[in-house]
This record gives sequence, structure tokens and C-alpha cells, in this order.
Amino acid sequence: MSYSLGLDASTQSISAIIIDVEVGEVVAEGSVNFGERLPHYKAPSGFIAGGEGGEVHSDPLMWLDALEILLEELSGKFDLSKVSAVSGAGQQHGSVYLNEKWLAGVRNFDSNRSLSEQVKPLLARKTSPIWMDSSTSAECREIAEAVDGDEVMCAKSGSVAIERFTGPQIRKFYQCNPSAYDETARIHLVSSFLCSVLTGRDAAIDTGDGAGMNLLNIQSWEWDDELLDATAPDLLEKLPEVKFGESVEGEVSDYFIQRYGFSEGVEVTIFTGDNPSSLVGMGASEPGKVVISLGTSDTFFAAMKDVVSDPDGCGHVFGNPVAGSMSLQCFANGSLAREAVKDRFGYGWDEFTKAFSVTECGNGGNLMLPFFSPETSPRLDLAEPILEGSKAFEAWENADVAVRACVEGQFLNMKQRVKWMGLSTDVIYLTGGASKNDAIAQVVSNIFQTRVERLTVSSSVALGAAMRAASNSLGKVIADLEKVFCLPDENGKIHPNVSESVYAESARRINELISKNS
Ligand code: XUL
Repeated sequence: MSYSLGLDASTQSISAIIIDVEVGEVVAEGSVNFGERLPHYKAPSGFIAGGEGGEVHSDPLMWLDALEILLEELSGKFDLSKVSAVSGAGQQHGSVYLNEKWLAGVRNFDSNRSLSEQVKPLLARKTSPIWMDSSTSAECREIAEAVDGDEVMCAKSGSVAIERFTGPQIRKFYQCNPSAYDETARIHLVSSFLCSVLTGRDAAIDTGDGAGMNLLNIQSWEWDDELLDATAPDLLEKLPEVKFGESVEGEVSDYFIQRYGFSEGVEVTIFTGDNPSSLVGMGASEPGKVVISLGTSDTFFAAMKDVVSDPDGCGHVFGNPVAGSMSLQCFANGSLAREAVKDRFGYGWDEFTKAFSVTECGNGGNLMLPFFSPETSPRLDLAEPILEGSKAFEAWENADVAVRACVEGQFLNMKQRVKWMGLSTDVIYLTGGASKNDAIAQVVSNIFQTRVERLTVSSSVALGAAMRAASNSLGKVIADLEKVFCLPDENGKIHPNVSESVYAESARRINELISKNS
């Protein structure tokens, strides 16, 4: 019997899955929602609301408290001493700033005290900017100018300088608070921070998550001197090493052995970003499959043969934690936008879903650009959606039409934005919270004119982590694990039920709406 544990530290919750890699079964799962379980952090959706100028931060101590609750609860369901491999993934781009006491502190956590209590004095910055932060436009411009423009930036780092990426965030910290920047000895990503805590040693950043920083060279997969210099002084010494996804970073530390009953000598594979991890958990780490993940942000991603880049500068190239690289497009207005429309009409999810059965595909021409906050693909700084259609629709008087318009608008936009990847696909794998909703899956299938499948396991980020750990530490082959764990749910297949022409006009109009508002 071999059990592998995968962790997923996402925006709104931290989750875990334990798989039995011999029998091919999920044996335990758990999740802790930050807002629900740790309300005193005042982050109902996992981030601190009300930041100025597009700032969105989160509290790294909240992540640690949630990790402890998760492991406590998981150890009640499953004997953690049986786990023999671990890995994890974190929301991408978010950064944790640690002072010079970190390197010694991380090695010596006392199992009689909480992690949050012990990490608190090691922080050089109380809060962590996360991927929802859009406050660094000036820094993006400065970095891009310093390296001779967007094209160079994109060729080197796989993306133009992007507000939520870690490099521009670091530059802003350095410029706004140079003394705290000076006191920062180490800057970790969410993924490498949690891997460090788990192993009790300063862990490396993997090429999957590292490529989301605007600092890593995607040809050499090493920190790029020119990008580092353009970002902030002495940055190289503040960053951990970069390693590929197959690296084993250490063993589960004494803290977790004593508190949660892990065995000694359990290897921990380097953590990665949530999207690269989901690529593995969806069984899509080889080119040929496309994944759409519906979460706080919606993402569209695929393993890549050739490295191409997005001429509009909204798409990204990241390392693939199994081998090679992957493309990704992130849509910031994901589930929070769907939720905002639902809440606006006082609907529950059932009523939201029913709205699709009383409205028609194409929505009678009623169209929405459903951006309630700055959007990343395309880059549009909106605080309210734009509606175009009947008078009643535009006045937000028709709930059902608005619900359909929100979801259709999201996927009409997605289809246009991912064209640069040049992918031809006959199946889309849908994952993330909202993927279980058949009405939403049907809209995806109709707009992309492609079969949609869901997997029997919904937590693909955590599953991907558990599979990577099993591959690196337990001698398993990813392709074999995929055959057992990444099975499509036979009842969950959705086929297009309208012709392409139904959305042709809406596709043209959504682009027009975007151009008008850019
Ligand atoms: C990807 C991105 C988000 C985060 C949070 O670039 O910003 O998908 O990883 O899930």
C-alpha cells in the first residue's frame, strides 16, 4: 500500500487529497474555507477587501492556520503515518516576504506552538499581494521599458509585464517601502512558502510557478539577470533557487510528524502553481488536451509542443511540472462574477441554473461583458459589467437573461482570447467548482463547439500534486496514474446542441464591445 498526499492552497480555501496509488482510489479528502473557518482574518473570500488602487492582499498566517485545521481534520479521517509521499500547489503569483530570521526559523518550528505564531516574527511584510492585485501598472511599464519593451519581456519571461505577476509586485514593494525591502531576506511564492514550512527548509521555486513572476527566463529556466535588474536591486539573493518539477525538496519535518502523526522520511516533491498542478491532475500534461478550470479566476490551459506567445500580451507560457511548457490564459472575473450576478437578483445556485432552461442559446442578442473588477484577458479596467441588448436587460430587470448573458459573455470572450494558442481540440476537460454545473458546461460546449468532459475527481489541483509526488517518490509513471485517476465521468459528457452559427454574431459583437471600452 502506498499513499500519496496532495495539497491545494487556493484563493478561498486549502484542500487535500490522499490517493492509494496501488489500488487507484481516493482514500481521503478535506478542505478548509478561509472565510468560513477563520472569520477573524476578515477575508470572507480569502483576501483582504478594500485595498487601494487595485491592491489585493491576503494574510499568510491565515494560510498556515488553515493548513493546521486541514491536517488536524484529515488526521481524524485517515492515519497520516501511512502517507509516503507529499506535494502541493498554491495560487500563482502571490508572494511572501521573510526577514533574515527566516532561514534559521523555518528549520526549528516547535510542535507545541502554532505555525502562525512562529512565522509571524519571520515576516518582513505582514501581508502578501496575490494574483487579484492590479495595482502595479506603473511598475510594469518601468520594467518593460528597462528591457526594451513588451516583445523582449515576452520572449524572455513568457509574458509581457503583468500587474499580478510577482516581479512588478516586488518592484512596487521596493519603491513604496525600500527599508522593508532591504530587510527582506527571502521572497517566496505561496507554493514555495508552504513547501518550506512543510519540509522545515528553505524550498526552491519550480519552473511552473516561477514563470508567473516575470523574472524567470523560459529558454534557460533560470533567473534572468536583466529582468532581475529591471525589477529591484539585489533581488537574486532574495530569491530561492529554481528547480524543475521532478525535484524532491526534502522530507516532512518534525513539526508535522509530532503534531499530525506523519512518519519519518516522507519525501516532499517541490510544490508548483495551482494551474500547472491541475494540468497534471486533469491528465493533460502531454500536448493534445485542453483544460478549462472554473474557479475564483477562470483559466484555459494546455501542454505545449512549441513555445508561441500571445500577440495581445494577455496569455502566458509557464513550465509544465512534468516536462516542457504549457500555455495559460487567466480570466480574473470567474466565479466571483457569476456569484455577483446571482446575488444581484437574490438567486440561489438552483435558480441560477434554472435560468438556462428558460432562456435560449444566443440569449436573443442580449450580451454582457461580465467584468465586475479589472479583467486580465483582455486587460480592461471595469468596475461594472457592460450590457448591450433590450432596455429591460440593460436596466438589470431580467434576472434569467442576465444570468445567461454573464456565462455566455465569459466563454465568448474566452474563445476569442485563446486563439493565439493555435490549438485544435476535440475535447475540453472542465474542472473547478462550477464545472459540475451542467448548464454552464453546455454553454462551454456550444460556444467552443466541442465535446466537454468532466473527471470523476473534481479536485484536480490537489490530485495533480498527489500524482506528482507518487511519480517522484514512489516510482509511479504519470501516464499510468492518469489511466486510473483521471477518468472522465461517463455521465458527465456534454455535446454541442446548437450549431456554430448561433453564436457567430455574438462573437463578433463581444469583440466590438471590448474595442469600444478599451
Ligand atoms: C493564473 C492566475 C490564477 C491564480 C489563482 O495566472 O492568476 O489562476 O493561479 O488561481
